[in-house]
Amino acid sequence: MEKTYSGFVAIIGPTNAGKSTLLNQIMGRKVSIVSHKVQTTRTRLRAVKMVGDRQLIFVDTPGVFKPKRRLDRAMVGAAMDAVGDADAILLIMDATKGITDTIRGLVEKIKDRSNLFVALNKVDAVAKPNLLPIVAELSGMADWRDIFMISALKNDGVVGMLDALAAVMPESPYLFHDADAVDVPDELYLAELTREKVYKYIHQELPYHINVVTEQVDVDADGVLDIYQKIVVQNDAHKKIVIGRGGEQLKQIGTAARHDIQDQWGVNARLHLFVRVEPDWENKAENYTDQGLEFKK
Ligand SMILES: Nc1nc2c(ncn2[C@@H]2O[C@H](COP(=O)(O)OP(=O)(O)OP(=O)(O)O)[C@@H](O)[C@H]2O)c(=O)[nH]1
Ligand SMILES: [Mg+2]
Repeated sequence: MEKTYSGFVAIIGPTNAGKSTLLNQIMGRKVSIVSHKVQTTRTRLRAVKMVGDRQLIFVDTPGVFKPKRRLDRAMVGAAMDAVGDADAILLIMDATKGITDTIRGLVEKIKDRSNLFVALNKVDAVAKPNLLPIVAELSGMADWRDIFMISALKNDGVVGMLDALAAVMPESPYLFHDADAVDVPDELYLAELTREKVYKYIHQELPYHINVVTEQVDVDADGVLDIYQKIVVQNDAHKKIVIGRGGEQLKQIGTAARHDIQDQWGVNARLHLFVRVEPDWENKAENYTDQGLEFKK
């Protein structure tokens, strides 16, 4: 029998470093939402990529930051759990920010593990000479198998990095049967696409305080999807912002999300968005399990 290789690669790093952008680039399509705001990814998301005959199961994680609230703790917890199961750890850092305290803290946590990789991302936005001191300092911090310089956005250096990761995958039967699968439930993925648009169009701080839930999906006789979602906010002021004057804001979010859903899935859809005030949503267990997070007391 031919040997097969399959294993997990945990993508970890500070929030906004470009982890989800990288995963989308690797998969060649959007599997994880991206925004210019921090703390975009909330849940752990796995995506399967074949590199030749080697199977890599990438785990995108919420960015690591100093957890202040319950949702924060659940997100950072999900990221660190992913590290525990991984065959390789890929630390993504933002080259424009250099080596921050968050990076130092993370390296401290993982440095005794084997198959450690670090990627300096966003090198498209940094002058080359500025990268050298970062690489020099990183080299002394842990026993990296490789230090990559990449641009996830421009797909620069990503292919070479995949080969290096594939080379350390353990011998194992394929752990996933679908070569190109993503294990996120449809309802959650649909909700994520809408949350992404809220992050895109609303510029106040409140996006972090919202939640999107897909409540129902129906298919009519013509195959058109009717998708019902609620956008959960903490108070009336937030609700006003999300809806906007004359409903314009909500309409903009809904239209963009609907287009995205149609593009991603190749379907026709109607998206019905409702804004609900639930002051306490961050303290309710079901809002965590829905997003694949553990509710920590
Ligand atoms: N210039 C540049 N920008 C990038 C690159 N990769 C990601 N970005 C931008 O960085 C921002 C954050 O990207 P994300 O992929 O959402 O970052 P993340 O690490 O997943 O963030 P969290 O989910 O919050 O932890 C977005 O505005 C991206 O477009 C890159 O290679 N170059
Ligand atoms: Mg992310």
